[in-house]
Amino acid sequence: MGIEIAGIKMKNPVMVASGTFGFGEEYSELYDLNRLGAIVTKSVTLLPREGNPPPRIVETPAGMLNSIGLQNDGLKVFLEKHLPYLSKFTVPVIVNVAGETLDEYVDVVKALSKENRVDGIELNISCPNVKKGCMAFGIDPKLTEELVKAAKKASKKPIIVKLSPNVTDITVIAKAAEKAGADALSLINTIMGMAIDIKTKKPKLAMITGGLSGPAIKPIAVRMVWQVAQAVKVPVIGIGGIMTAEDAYEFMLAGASAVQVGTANFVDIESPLKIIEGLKKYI
Ligand code: RRO
Repeated sequence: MGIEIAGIKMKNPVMVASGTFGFGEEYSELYDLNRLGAIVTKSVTLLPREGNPPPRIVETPAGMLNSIGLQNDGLKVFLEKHLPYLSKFTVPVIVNVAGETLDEYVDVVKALSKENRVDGIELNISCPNVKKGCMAFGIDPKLTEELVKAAKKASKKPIIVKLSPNVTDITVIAKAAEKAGADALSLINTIMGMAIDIKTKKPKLAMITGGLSGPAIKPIAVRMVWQVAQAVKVPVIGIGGIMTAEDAYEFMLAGASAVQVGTANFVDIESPLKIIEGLKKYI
């Protein structure tokens, strides 16, 4: 079950996806984190962010919409509190990084690259819920290339680039990231959606739109993984509505070397463990 992806050795190919697992602390009371392939943290930005006003989560048919807005404690608290906590475990730690500007990304990447306990960086160029930066980089091949180049220059850690599905042709962005030196690609982030309460006639999310995740997006994610896996040589990490081992295996058949489990964590806390067990039969 062991794999090496972007130079990161993992016990198995099942990671937990950014934003669905915090920094591991709450989940560590429920099971042994070392059983996971890797932990991908919630996005870290240079400064703390409060995120968007509530309501910011809505359940939808076969999925959910979120509009968290990059809420996190910022780099300083990550380095002083969350990373030391994660250091109690041996599971690889991949830190998801987001920002409004190229300089902000570079500052965070530089600081993280000095930390032994950071095994890799997932560059988030695909958050759909903020007005500035983030997804603005991931929907433009030129900006993607510039940002990934700058991140690679700032760090020796493996850089995984997390792609947005909110584009016409995801292979264009994938190739731009690869050209700039990305060590691996992860996809997909959430798809922009919207829901209206027909009783109040008002949007269900305070910010009106949000990112759709869960089984509803799985066929789109499988299609995009399949397209990207053919377009690039670097490893692809599949994400999007994986609930079972069979879903994970489907992504692998589409060309993914590993997978991330996100929304399933909110349905069944132990789903990543069940997926790891179930995958043994197929691998
Ligand atoms: O925080 C969020 O609202 C968020 C992020 Br950073 C992301 O990358 N994807 C998403 O669906 N929500």
